[in-house]
Order: sequence, then structure tokens, then C-alpha cells
Amino acid sequence: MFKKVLIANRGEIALRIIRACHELGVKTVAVYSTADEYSLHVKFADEAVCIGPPAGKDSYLNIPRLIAAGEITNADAVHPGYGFLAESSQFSRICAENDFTFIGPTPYIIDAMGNKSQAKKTMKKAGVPVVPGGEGILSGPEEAQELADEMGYPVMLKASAGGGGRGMRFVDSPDGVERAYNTAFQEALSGFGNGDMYIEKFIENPRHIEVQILGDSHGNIVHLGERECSIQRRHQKLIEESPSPVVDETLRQKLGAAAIAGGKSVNYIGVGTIEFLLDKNNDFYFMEMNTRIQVEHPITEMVTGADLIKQQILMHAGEKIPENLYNIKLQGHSIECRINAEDPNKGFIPSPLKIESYHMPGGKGVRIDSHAYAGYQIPTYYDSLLGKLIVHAKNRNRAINRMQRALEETIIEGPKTTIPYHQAIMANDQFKSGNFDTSFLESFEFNPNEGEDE
Ligand code: MV4
Repeated sequence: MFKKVLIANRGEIALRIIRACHELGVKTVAVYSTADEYSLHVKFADEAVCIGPPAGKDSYLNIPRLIAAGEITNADAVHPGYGFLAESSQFSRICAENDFTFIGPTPYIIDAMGNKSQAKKTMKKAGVPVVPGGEGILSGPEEAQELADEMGYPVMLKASAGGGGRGMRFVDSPDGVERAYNTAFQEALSGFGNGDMYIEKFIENPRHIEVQILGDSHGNIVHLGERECSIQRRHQKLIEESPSPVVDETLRQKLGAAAIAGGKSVNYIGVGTIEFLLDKNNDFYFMEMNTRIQVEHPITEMVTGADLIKQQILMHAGEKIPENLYNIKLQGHSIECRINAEDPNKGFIPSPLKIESYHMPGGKGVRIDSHAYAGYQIPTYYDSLLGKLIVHAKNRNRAINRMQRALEETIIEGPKTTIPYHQAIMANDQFKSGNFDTSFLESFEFNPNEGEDE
């Protein structure tokens, strides 16, 4: 087992990783920018190293400074968390070259899955259903036009180096192809330094369903069920739940088998997520693979009993997948609400203010993963995630009820937060019915005063 893990991240995930390490008896090194001096990950790690000024490129994205911090503290492994360098093949490689175990995939796997067109080919070859479309990179707008005319509209043009909705265009008629191709190509070129594009048939009103996998270094891979992530706004997830209200045991086995086949085809080690689009006929298609721990991992923990960060660390330390994680049966229902310091009344504009008062809910089946505290000054430099409120209950209705109770107990004064927005969604009949897709929030009308007396 590792003796000391350097956590190349901040915020709630840094704290989450510190907790897992300490339960495993592993020492921790926090790194922080000058904007995070008073952050909880700095306080709770065994050691902390200031790595630079606030801007990401000078601190959490600065590989030489991270490596230097690992060297002076004598760390033997590096956990990248999510975001920042978690899916940088360069960081994975440089960690290994400096004799730190990278608690994440090899550079080869990160690159293979980061190239979305290549990832699709790899999955297809492994027998995983993929969205119908062209094979490989388009030679230019002419080929895009030809293929689109052939497969019929609407289609999606996607940047191979993109992902999460970036460098993506919807096209619903022949006269839109050239323009969409050219703008997406330019966007991809300037955004990712790579203009490779591919084309697929458009899947109407899909659900976003993702499957958690865990692989060990002995050739074994298990799936830990699915997460329903269709409640998103501009490709930012706001609410996730497990199990999905539309996935039954038969579909779960199919999704799980596909995810395992995909993982096996690249000899995946550690935690990973296979994202699928699920259409109205419950047919599913591979979309992307995330080669990191995800924000929403706790809901899977709640319904499986697994500690995903501990397992991730154990897998990279050479352990075998524990017997009890094979053929898992999901227990009860879990929901996560992302509490962001954003104003839902003003287009979710960030609200990075000082937290004047702070009270988190508790009681049975309630979990908070947060780095916030009373008096915390939210830095302006990073994402606005303040924490995650996660509930677990016997079934979906009870989980929604418990989330409503927990949201009601929560007090955060100072910044505006997404809490009132979550309360409105939890009270929404369509959300409660479980009958929704990725377009839900586009038509959701948030009325902040709904249900109030005055
Ligand atoms: C699609 C699609 C429909 N058809 N691809 C958005 C994020 C990126 N990972 C892929 N995305 C989509 N790809 C085809 N062929 C619809 C989306 C999509 C979406 C997917 C998941 C969650 C929310 C979404 C919101 C809008 C569009």
C-alpha cells in the first residue's frame, strides 16, 4: 500500500480523497494555491504545500510544481481527483516517470478514450452498441454532407477531441451541414488544438445513463450499476440518481455487460465511467468514457456500499476486486443535488461570496460532501461547486421526500446557491414521475417564490 498520497486537487474532492486515505492508514499531502490557504483540504491533510498563485495554470494545472511538491514531501502516489489534470495523459506519464504511482489510467488509455472517434471504434469492436454514423474522422465538409444525406437528418457533428458537449453541432437539414461543420471545426481547432470531426445520427430526447466500472490489475472488471444524469443544464449536471427510474434488472445487466466489455477491451484499471445515451425504445449507445472518479460517485456508494475512492486507491496498489463487489444488487435509492454558489434567478451566475452562516442537514440517510464552512470566503478562480447533498432511502419516492426534508434544513447565507432550484425540481410532478430526459431543464420553469406564503 502507498505510504503517502499527494492530492493534486482542491475543494470537496480533495477532502473526500483525504478521508479515504486516512481510513486506509495512508498519509496525505495537500497542495494549494494562495487563494485556498484557508481551505479545509489544507487543514485536514497531514502536510500541505503552497504551489503558487490562484490561476489554475500557475497552481493546480502546473505539472512541475505538483511534481516538486511530491518530491519534497516524499509522496509515493498522486491522486488527481476530477477536473484539472485528471484526464491529462501528460500528467499521468510525468508522474510515472518521476516514480509516483498515478491513481488513474495509463497515458495510453487516457489518450485512447480522450479521442472520441477512436474510443467509439474501440467500443464497437468490443461489441458495445455505438450511435449509428460515419466511421472515423471526416475529410471535410463535403464528406460530412455526403454522409449526412445518406444517413438522413437530423445528425450530430462532433469534435473528436471534444466531449461533454463542446465542439458539437446539431444539423436538421442538408443546407446546414457545411456551416455547422466549419464552425465546429474552427471551435475544435482553437479550443483543443485539433479539428478532427465525426458524424452520427441524432438520438432524439435521450437519457444520459452512465455505468460505473472498477477494474483491478489482475484482469478483472465489475460494474457497479448505473447513474441517471439527465438533469443537466448546458451540459452541467445538477441532479443525479441511482438507480435510474427507467432501468430494470434486465436492462441493468445489459448495460453492465456492455460497460465491462468496453473496460476489458482496454484492460482498464481503477474507476471509470461509461456514458450511454438511452433512447425512447430503451436502446442504448456508447457516448464517451470518463477515465476518472466523477463528481456524482457518492450515489453509487450509497446503493452499493462500496467506497469508490478507497477501491480506486486499492486497485492502483495492486489489490484484487473484493468478492462482494461482483454481481452487485443495488440497495434502495440515492439522489445527489449539487450545491453550487450560483444564482438560479440570474442565469446561474457565480456568487463567490463569504459564507456568513452555514448549517448542513443531518439524520438518517443524509450525507454531505463539502469543503465549505461558516466564514469561508469562496475563491473567484475555480468552479462554483460548494458541496453535494446526497440522500439514501428505501425507494425513489422516499429519497425525494428525504431530499426535500434535507434541503429544507440547509442554511447557507452569503452566496446565492442552487438550493431553491433543487427544491423546485424535487416538487415538480414530471421529475417525481421519473418520466424525463436530457431536455427536462430546457423547459423547466423556475419560480423561486412558488409555495411560499408571501
Ligand atoms: C448526442 C445527442 C444526441 N444524439 N449525440 C451532449 C454531451 C456530449 N457528451 C454528447 N451529447 C449529446 N450527444 C447524438 N448522436 C445528445 C447529446 C446531448 C446530451 C447528452 C447527454 C446529456 C445531456 C445532453 C444535452 C444535450 C445534448
